[in-house]
Amino acid sequence: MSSTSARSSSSEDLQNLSPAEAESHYFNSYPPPKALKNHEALARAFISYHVESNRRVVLVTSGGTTVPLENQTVRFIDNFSAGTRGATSAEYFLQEGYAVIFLHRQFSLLPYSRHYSHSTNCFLDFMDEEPAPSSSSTTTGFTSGGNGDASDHGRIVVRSEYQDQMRSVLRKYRYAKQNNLLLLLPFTTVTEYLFELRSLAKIMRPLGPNALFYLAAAVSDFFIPRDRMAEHKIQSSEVPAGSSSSKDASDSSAIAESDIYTGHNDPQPPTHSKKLIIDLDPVPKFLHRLVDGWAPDGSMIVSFKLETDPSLLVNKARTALQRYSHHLVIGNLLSTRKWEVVFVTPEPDGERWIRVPKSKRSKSISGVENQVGLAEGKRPGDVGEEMVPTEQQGHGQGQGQVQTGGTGAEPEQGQGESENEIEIESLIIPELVKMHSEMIAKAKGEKKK
Ligand code: 9Z3
Repeated sequence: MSSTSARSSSSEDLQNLSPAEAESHYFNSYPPPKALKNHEALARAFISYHVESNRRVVLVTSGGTTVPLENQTVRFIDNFSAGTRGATSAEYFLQEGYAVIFLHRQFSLLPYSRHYSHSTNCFLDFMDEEPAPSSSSTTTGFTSGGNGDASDHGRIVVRSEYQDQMRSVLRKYRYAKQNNLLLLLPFTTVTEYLFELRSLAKIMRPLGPNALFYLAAAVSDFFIPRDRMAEHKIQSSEVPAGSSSSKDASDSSAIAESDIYTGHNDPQPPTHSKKLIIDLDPVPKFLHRLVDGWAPDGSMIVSFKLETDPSLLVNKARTALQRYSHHLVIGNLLSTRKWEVVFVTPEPDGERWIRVPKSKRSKSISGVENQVGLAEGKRPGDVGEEMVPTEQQGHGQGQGQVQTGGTGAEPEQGQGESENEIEIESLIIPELVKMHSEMIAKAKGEKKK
């Protein structure tokens, strides 16, 4: 690692770079991700296929990004995002006729399979084994894997209570696949994410106004620049003198047990142990470059702003919109993100809340229902009572859609969810589609002039 003074002067220098200079500095510091060439080829084919049929294409980014602490990465910093927003939104975009490029954190939730994946919706809980056919009956179709007697093997089936739901999800999934409407591209680190975003945006240029960017991934704000990153696993205790570090990494017997710092219960770290202090730089903000350089002319760009403090949300969303001059910031609070979001647009009164009515809200272990409405009522310096929304309050256009059943989209229910629940993405996406249609119409009008 370089010294602190060298570090601070270099990060100051970086702050003075123009967005284009910052871009080349960042991207020239890293080798491109190994999968990038392949992803670019897939994206090119996908885009030209949909340009041909004049279909709209949305790039949905989803899930968290990691920040490695070592170049040969053993440890990394991560965030909470499972990719629910992105995966759910992708389904509603497909339902609206869009083709979707789903740029997602590897192993995070995916459109459609999200209903049957991870620990909350483990696919095995949806399955059953039918009673075994009697030993005299034929075993055709009751596969034994080809070895021995299958007479005690029942057929594996979807449990009867999940048949309708799974049929509906399966049909939509197969439709998307068969019609080449969904391209899944994974990333892991924040750098991989940024490389992919830049490439995809440029490849999307032939789409013009038919392109939409929906940036729901939870992108790390801080990282370790490559020139300060340790190559090998950071050691938690002194490497004994006289041995090579790589050999000693596996030779912990050379260190007395009492010298190893084991955690927070130790009154004082023993002298040989090392405290790990992580010194992170801000990740360069590339939304500027997306808006002004990479993205197709006339395309629509939607970013998300996540906060935990209700008093900050709307102002921070507005600041982001003003800074990057794109089209929409969707603000959400960590604790209420499944039930409410705010659309912040450039118009003077451009703040619109979309809420799922109380009776239709999904259960959420991490959510805090009594915080719904707080970010609408509160600004720094505001005084007065906290707003407690009722079903009639502040739903904007969203409420109408809830009452009429929206676009006919029956949100899919995962295991244990009530039939009555709706997903907030079923309200967000139709609103965005309307805004995108208006932008496309305007772009066409301007072209005619
Ligand atoms: C969001 O705000 C998403 O809605 C969530 C979705 C990450 C909260 P889940 O995956 O969560 O459904 O559990 N995404 C964007 C967050 C973000 O990193 N925004 C940046 C910022 O706030 C700007 S691009 O500065």
